[in-house]
Amino acid sequence: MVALAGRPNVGKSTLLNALVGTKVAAVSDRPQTTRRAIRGVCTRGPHQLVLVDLPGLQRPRDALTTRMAARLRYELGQADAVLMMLAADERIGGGDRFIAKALAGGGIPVTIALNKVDRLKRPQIAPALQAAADLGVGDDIFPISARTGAGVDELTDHLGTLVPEGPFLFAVDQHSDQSRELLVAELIREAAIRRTHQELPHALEVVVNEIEWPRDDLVRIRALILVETVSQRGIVVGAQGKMIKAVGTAARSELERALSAHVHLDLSVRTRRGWRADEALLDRLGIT
Ligand SMILES: Nc1nc2c(ncn2[C@@H]2O[C@H](COP(=O)(O)OP(=O)(O)OP(=O)(O)O)[C@@H](O)[C@H]2O)c(=O)[nH]1
Ligand SMILES: [Mg+2]
Repeated sequence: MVALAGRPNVGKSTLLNALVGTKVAAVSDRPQTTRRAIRGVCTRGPHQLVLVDLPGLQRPRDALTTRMAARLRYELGQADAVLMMLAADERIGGGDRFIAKALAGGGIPVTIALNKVDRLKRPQIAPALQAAADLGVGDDIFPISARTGAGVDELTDHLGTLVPEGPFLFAVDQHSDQSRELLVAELIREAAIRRTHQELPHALEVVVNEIEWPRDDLVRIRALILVETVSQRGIVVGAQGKMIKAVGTAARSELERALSAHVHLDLSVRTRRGWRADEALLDRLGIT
């Protein structure tokens, strides 16, 4: 079990998807995209890495973020190794140092991945690696690009040497521990937050109400997009329903790829004030 730690937006979920070989976690350029600890499975020859994608560390503000922070602590305690990710195109800051400090005392081996090196020019890489080393945590540092795949094989081989010997925890063809409902919700949420702006990502959730297979190659999905205010609802629906249509089209093509079937997607948008404080709903969303 390898936990992925790091500030929001450094590319943890992107790396998870790359290692698993299929999309299991939502990715976006908005910070705090990840809400649940999703386990992605990467089985290669004699090694099986179970990568735990974690929310970027943040200060808890409500029931949602309190659960996310508690999950982060729990998962770090369970892991055999931690991969701390940094973004090479950003300065190392207080957030990174805070995480590094928390990991340093944990007694779990820490490896650093300096991600997004595709955004650097060659002469910039050595100083960025030095800055990562100066964090004082992590025995090894790997420059990688989760987007292009550069350096990812070397990193995976290294992580394979850190995990204990034992039976595989997952079947070799299993990609993640998510239920189908949660995977579907994650893919719809990604499509929605990628197309909406500013604060909306934090206020938006997806609840899958129904998944039905009338035939082997056809699936009907009914899902609700939750937002907190009437004006947010207006943004997600868009003028003449254009936005929700675009979200539906994008989500449908991701879902068809993931489920290998035609998808009929019935999406509606509902205002539900204060859903982030609704403990029962958070349970149902798998944010535990
Ligand atoms: N250029 C470049 N962009 C990347 C790379 N890896 C990730 N990104 C982009 O960085 C943004 C954030 O990626 P995520 O994978 O969602 O980041 P995260 O660390 O999971 O973020 P949270 O879930 O919010 O904590 C997305 O726009 C990605 O496409 C990379 O290697 N190179
Ligand atoms: Mg993420």
